[in-house]
Amino acid sequence: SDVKIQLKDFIPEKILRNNTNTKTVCVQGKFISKSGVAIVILEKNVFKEEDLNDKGYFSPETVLETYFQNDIYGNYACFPKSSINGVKATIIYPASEKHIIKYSQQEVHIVLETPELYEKLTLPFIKKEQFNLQWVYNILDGTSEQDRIVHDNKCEKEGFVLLPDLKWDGLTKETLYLLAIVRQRGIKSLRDLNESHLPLLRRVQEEGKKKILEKYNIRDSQLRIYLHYQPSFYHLHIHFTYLRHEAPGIYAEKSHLLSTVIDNIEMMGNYYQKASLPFTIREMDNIFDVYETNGYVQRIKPNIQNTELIDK
Ligand code: M7G
Repeated sequence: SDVKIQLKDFIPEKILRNNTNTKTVCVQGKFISKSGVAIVILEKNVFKEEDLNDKGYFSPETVLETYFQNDIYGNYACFPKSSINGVKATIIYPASEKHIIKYSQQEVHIVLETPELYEKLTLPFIKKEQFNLQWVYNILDGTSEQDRIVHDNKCEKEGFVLLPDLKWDGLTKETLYLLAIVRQRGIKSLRDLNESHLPLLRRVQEEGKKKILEKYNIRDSQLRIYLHYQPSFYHLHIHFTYLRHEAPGIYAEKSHLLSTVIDNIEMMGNYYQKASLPFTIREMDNIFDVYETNGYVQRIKPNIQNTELIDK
């Protein structure tokens, strides 16, 4: 039987990333008496507007400790009651080298991927090395996260599952983040999409919007619906986030709005097989080596040079 994972058993070894804007820290370590690497991601919770009252932050249970008081200005450490003062924890165990790289801070570059470069460099790389998709199949096959599913269209060709993303607690409207995972297997990414996928894409867009309005009372005019390129997971999925929420990964260099994708394909069926698509790669990614070896990108800080500098 499964032993419950507890953070008191976690031995931190290395801080992979510490983002003071998102107030998220990624720590690599081990669990006592377990082999294998673990990654723990801690994120300070956002403020829920429903907690801004006498039951929440302004309740008698909130403790203020004065840092200083100067004229009309006061500065305090504030300790709200524990039920609203939580930290969201995500644990990846056992974590692979690829996970460690994904959660590490590092130099980022943009490469412009022509269709030729996709065929020559990216595709062989994806085929050789990519994240395991087991978690996706567990959702589609009904073995994981079933109680979290918001919408399930079982059609094999145009069906999809809509559910809260790993990054979302599924409750806090302010940070709404859902994922639509298509049932069809074998569509790796945006690159594979053509006119034959239009009915599927339109269905995801329409049904996704409708369900989110019904369940969370957020209108489609307040939703950001998009795909990532490159994705981390090469099974087609579409991100739905609340427009007000600056969700991680909504950058211009990574996100493609679903409405634009549909529009482009409507105008030109093989648009995404013809287009040059920019994407970001980080220096620790193995695909970086592929593009570097072929002369398409240059490392900012070669690791070797760094050691040389220290030696001198
Ligand atoms: P992506 O565009 O492939 O990569 O999106 P990204 O991680 O660089 O954005 C994959 C999405 O799937 C991300 O938003 C993840 O947070 C989410 N995700 C990853 N896993 C392993 C899970 C999972 O097990 N369950 C759920 N619900 N979402 C996941």
